[in-house]
Amino acid sequence: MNNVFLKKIETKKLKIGIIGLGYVGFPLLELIHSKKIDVYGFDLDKKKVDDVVEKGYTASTNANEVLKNVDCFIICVPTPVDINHQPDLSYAESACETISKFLIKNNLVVLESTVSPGSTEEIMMPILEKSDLKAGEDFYVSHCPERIDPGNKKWNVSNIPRVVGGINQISTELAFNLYNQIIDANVMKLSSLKNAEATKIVENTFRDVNIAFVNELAKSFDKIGIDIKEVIDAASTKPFGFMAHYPGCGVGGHCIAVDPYYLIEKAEKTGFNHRFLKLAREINNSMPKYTVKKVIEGLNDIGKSVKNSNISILGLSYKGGVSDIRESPSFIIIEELKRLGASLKIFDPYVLDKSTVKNLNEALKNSDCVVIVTNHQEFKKIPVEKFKKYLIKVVIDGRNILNKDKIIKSGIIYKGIGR
Ligand code: SAJ
Repeated sequence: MNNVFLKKIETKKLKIGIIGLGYVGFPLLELIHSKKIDVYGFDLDKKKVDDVVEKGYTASTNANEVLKNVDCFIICVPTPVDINHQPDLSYAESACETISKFLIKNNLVVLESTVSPGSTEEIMMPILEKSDLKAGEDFYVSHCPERIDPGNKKWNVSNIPRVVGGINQISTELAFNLYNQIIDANVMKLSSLKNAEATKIVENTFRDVNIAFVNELAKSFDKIGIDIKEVIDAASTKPFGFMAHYPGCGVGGHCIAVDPYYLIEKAEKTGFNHRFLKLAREINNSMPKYTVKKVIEGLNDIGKSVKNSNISILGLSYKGGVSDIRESPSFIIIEELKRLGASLKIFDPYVLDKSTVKNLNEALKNSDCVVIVTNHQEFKKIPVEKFKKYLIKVVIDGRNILNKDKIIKSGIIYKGIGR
């Protein structure tokens, strides 16, 4: 395939513009730069741009400075859902509006942001064609879903395998060749762009339904008196046909808690009702209130009510080791406990600006009850002696990360999620 764009890839004469410099776009920009390919960053957020520039890369909030004459645009902007769980593509649409002003013949546009199947062709492309260029003929469009796992020490943008799908054969080929130049992992070509969009949604919906499975088990095992953590660990000894997921006080983050709604909404438009996916979301969304129920029961066991109790909330971010609070269950738990009249001390070492105390000891002082919401390493290591020292009477382990038996033996009420 004799193609201007392909030649530029092969001779490393390519100029790439990254739109969106968050936890997806910035690592990608760094990786492309490390491959000695010309790369420019664009973001509307001046702080993000300043951070990138400070690290020695070229970025700007002014598209004219960085997106003129690039050969390839890679869109890495957020695609959240709104309060009604409806997909919000405004950032991606705005990125396409910007790109349409700079698009020239033979350009490639790649969307990495997660969208529901069909969105790139139905929503993004018409905006890109405001450039009076025809998608698939004058310029090329592909989807290469991002797979960044924030905080993961092993898997990163350079070694995570990827999939690509274009609106036509040449678009797929160009994106395939591009990512083969950029990443040090396998790139799989798909037969359509829609299949590439669906791949990412399936990956994360798979995770959501499996978490819902163990969350429902946790509720059932609480009644039967089975320790779900031990049972899942035991089931994990089976070397095939089982994949461990763990119950908890809720499913947060902008991937697992969000992506299923994309598929639910898209399917609804075709008249299909994803009852199973909706049920999984319902179960996962019920876990913060289930955790509050545990707090009520734990305090009742020592003759207290939530009202006027002093409760320590440990964790605000949606998962351990990150500072991201999006869709975090902690805020639902906090709101509910406040509504019930508790006085709260809130501590998250990764989110100090939203913590009401600045360290763990402060958080535990004069508390009746401790609620573990985030599985930060620091909380996993809390010795029972510390709970005893601060006269904690009830521990609600929202992530099942503490040593249940040791806590119970010390005379403290312990309630986990399914244990
Ligand atoms: N969670 C559970 N039980 C589990 C796993 C997670 O309750 O067994 C909760 C977490 O506490 C958190 C939420 O679900 O609140 C999401 O956790 P996550 O580990 O899935 O982390 P994310 O949201 O950062 O998911 C990312 C995803 N990566 C991408 O979308 C590119 C996901 O596909 C990965 O599988 C996941 O990281 C991962 O494996 O760590």
